[in-house]
Amino acid sequence: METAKIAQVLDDMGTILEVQGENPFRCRAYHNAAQALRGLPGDLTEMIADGSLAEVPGIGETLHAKVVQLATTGSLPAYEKLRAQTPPGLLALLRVPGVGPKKIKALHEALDVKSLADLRAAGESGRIAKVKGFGAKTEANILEGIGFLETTGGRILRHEALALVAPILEFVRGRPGVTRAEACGSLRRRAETVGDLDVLFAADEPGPVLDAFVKLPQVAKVLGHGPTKASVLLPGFRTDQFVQCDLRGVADDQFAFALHYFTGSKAHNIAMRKRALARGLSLNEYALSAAKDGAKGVACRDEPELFRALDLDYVPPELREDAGEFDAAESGSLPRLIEPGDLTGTFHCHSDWSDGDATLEEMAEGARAMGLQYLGIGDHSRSLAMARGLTIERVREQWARIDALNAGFGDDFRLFKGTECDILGDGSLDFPDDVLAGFDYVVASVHSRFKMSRAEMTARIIRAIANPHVTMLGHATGRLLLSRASYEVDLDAVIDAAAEHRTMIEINASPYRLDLDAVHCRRARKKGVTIVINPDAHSVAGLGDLRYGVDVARRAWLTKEDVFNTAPLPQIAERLASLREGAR
Ligand code: DGT
Ligand code: CA
Ligand code: CA
Ligand code: ZN
Repeated sequence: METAKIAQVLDDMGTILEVQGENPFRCRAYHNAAQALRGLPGDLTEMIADGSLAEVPGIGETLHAKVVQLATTGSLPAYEKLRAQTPPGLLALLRVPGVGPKKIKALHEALDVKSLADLRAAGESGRIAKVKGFGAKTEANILEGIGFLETTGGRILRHEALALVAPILEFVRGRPGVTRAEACGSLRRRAETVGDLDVLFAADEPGPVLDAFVKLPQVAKVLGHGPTKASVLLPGFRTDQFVQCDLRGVADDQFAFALHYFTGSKAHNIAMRKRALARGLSLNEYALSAAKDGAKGVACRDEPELFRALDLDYVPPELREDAGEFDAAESGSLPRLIEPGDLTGTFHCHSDWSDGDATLEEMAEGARAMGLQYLGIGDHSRSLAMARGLTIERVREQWARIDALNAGFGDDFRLFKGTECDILGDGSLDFPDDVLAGFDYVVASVHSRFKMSRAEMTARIIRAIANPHVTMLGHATGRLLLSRASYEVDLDAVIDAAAEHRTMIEINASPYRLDLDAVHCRRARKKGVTIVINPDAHSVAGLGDLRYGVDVARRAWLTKEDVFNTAPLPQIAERLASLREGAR
């Protein structure tokens, strides 16, 4: 079991014990051990093997044994037992603001509250107020907390977060006395989705900026407003959805530290702080100061100076997940991350021949206007009637049309003939081999029968990957962010098959998909799979989504060289032709 999962198990155990009324010191021990695991200086398996885990402060003898058991067997009977004693909805109550384990215990005992629905019903019927130690005010707070959770509990997509934060940044930067301002948090790390917005600014006097901020017309509710920080709700993108935005002001000489701290991730911050301590320094959101008397703090004007003070190269925000960035930054081996300008063209775009909005000419023109040298048209295949999939007849007509357009383009631009070919239920493709052989490239995607077993789905996709006509796998998991989970599939097996058959895997750059995700993308690249960034554009504007695919690639540590569509047109044409040749 992974270290992070083990830490979560220990946290859950501590919480369940609290709800059960166990001695607080015993409960605390679980949370402390979880925290210690998250900040482990080395690899857990190695530390178990060489005995050094036993020396880690915060993990006592009994918990040490539990950690070893979880790490080696992946399960723990004591945990299973605790879970079995706990109603499934009970831990979810912890997400209600103002409700902790003690309150849960009391309400569970007095009113048999087992879930959010129970909690709400108890509150609405006035029963919470009558429980000893609660009262009408607490009841009202709990009800408000439930409402809050329901409307703000949802995360938002990256492009939505960018749209919300842009006017706020502009506003803050324009305030008198503000020297700098940045969006931090998961947004700055280019995460796929964002829980809340964290905005930081530097000014000698933050007060007036915060006062003006809470009065912005888009602010739906002020959650808090102090001398250095204000929290508000902004209207989100779904019915009754609100997004929290925290604005913090610091002095300009604190900005680098605060920017780093509020950018996170939390795991990265913990490792960074530990690194500072190892150098006799103490790092927090305001300063890098001396941990001991007699030592000297370090002033840092910006983040690169902060990293340098800890003997590290500058770590870009998208790599700050405590996933190897410290070793790489220490040894000068951080990747030079791909940038949007590195893309020379793209594949997997739809035109009005299937379910796109724009004509082939318009798509080509849009791509050229973005400075791209080529565009791959990948309209849907015949089975996907809903998306006006092309029949073989129509495919041949489209080829002729593309040939005609290419004849008019000169050497500096080209449309490639492609298809987003359905992977049928049995893993065969929606066009026969002789038709597939006529395309410049083939994207193979799953669009139907999502409910297969994991084994069936894995075999289905691998069969498509193994087809020599398939150039790249489209949206590998079928997920729609925040609305549809991935189908069941063994992605590691899919990645291995792609490596074996030299089939590329796309990063589908649509901000609703971002599929493959960064973690698997990084893994795929390590296994030698070539990655291609495709916008799955259904309009000219959709081509702009490429930037979100680049964000994923950066979080996956990819350089320009790791991504297929960064080579100049002549090389791309050559690569595609030789792949075609190999398939015949
Ligand atoms: P989100 O909002 O869920 O998409 O994710 P973040 O990463 O933006 O998280 P958020 O908004 O809770 O906090 C922003 C940053 O502040 C986070 O990335 C790291 C830092 N931070 C927050 N809480 C803690 C903490 O307890 N310890 C440490 N070391 N850092 C924290
Ligand atoms: Ca955040
Ligand atoms: Ca926050
Ligand atoms: Zn598709």
